[in-house]
Amino acid sequence: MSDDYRQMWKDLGLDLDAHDALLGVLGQGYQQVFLSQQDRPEGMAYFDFVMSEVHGLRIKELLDEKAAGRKIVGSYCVFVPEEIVLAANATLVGLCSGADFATEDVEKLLQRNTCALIKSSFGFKIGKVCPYLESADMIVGENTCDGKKKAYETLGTLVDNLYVMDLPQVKSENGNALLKAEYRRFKAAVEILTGVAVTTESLKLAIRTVNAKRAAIHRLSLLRKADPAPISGLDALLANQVFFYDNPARFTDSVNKICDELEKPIAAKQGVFPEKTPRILVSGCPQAVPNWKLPMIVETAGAVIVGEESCVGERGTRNLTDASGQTVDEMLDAIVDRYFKVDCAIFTPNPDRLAHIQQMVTDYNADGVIHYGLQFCQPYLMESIPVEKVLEEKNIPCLRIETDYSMEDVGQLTTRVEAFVEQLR
Ligand code: BJ8
Repeated sequence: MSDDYRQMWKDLGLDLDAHDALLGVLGQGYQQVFLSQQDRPEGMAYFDFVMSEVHGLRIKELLDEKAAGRKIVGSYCVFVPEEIVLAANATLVGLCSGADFATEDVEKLLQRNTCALIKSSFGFKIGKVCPYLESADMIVGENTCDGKKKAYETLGTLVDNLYVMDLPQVKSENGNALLKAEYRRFKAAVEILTGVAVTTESLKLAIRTVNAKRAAIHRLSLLRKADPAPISGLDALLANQVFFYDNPARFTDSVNKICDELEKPIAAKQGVFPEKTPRILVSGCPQAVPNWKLPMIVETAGAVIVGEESCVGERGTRNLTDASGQTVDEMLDAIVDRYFKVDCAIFTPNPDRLAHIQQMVTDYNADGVIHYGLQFCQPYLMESIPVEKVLEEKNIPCLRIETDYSMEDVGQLTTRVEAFVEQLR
């Protein structure tokens, strides 16, 4: 990354030394995990470039947008509707992070047994190493799991632009009404932030833009049905992660280009892993950049990941929004309908997720499921038990993993994953 960005980072208030250290580790990890893979699709060069510039060029683009009068909205959850943000002339960026940072300081604010995802987000704020967070004009928190809910109360003391969205926990009429009311309240808040009213035209265009981005990633997912697998799980996860940072139209084009490229090897029965390689579906907590630990272990153990039942994956991107509404109100209702289907484990009961996991096993010809739970994440760890049970009933092997962002358990995880992969052969 160019040194020209140092002044930009300084102006954003980053701690340059700490940020240098973070980028050093990120670059090294990327080299080891991604660039060492064989026969990657040529189209992945785009994602390599995005990652090499993730704190550089993309931040500069966002700051240029701000200079031109656009606002930046940061989010920690796939329930924050990008359609509304875009329609009000703002850009949405993901703020979740996948690496431990400033943990000692974080544990002065949050109890130790908080999940790594929440701690990491705090660490990036306290350690002053996240240019996305520092560029955001509005930071949206959401009342999902208890950890996040309570953590946002504390985050509100660290930032002056936190907006908290209430979210239902039950898929009931009342729950639907709450989401409707909250999305309208959010629309009003974003309109105040940008000074731009959402119109029928702008909302329709925004829905189409986000639909196109989701459709492209669906297309990539469907290509992963092929055996031999045309793309590694690591590379597919990376595309799903970049979904949260990149310019939407450019992202859509780049993913579609990879899909075009993959059609040839699929037709020729060529892939990045040999045919009959054990195929794994990963299900559970989101894996934010640079959390590549589990897929690295799985694919080094001789299996291939063929799908992610995760918010950084199919849970977050499936289902398009109906863009046929004739008024802002009709389209807002369509947006609510689309998001209300997201089957996060914070919902109770949550039978849709169990059904979706089984559906994905069938759709992607998976031989087994690894349930990925972050330590101290009650919703997903609790739900991993019914997930395992329902899969066992269908004779689908399932391995439940509970981990964090540290590398301390890599040896132990590798042993368990290798044994699981052997069982699938
Ligand atoms: S819609 S999954 S992005 S809330 S890992 S912080 S659940 S204790 S991230 Fe999520 Fe929205 Fe749901 Fe998706 Fe809590 Fe668990 Fe931590 Fe988590």
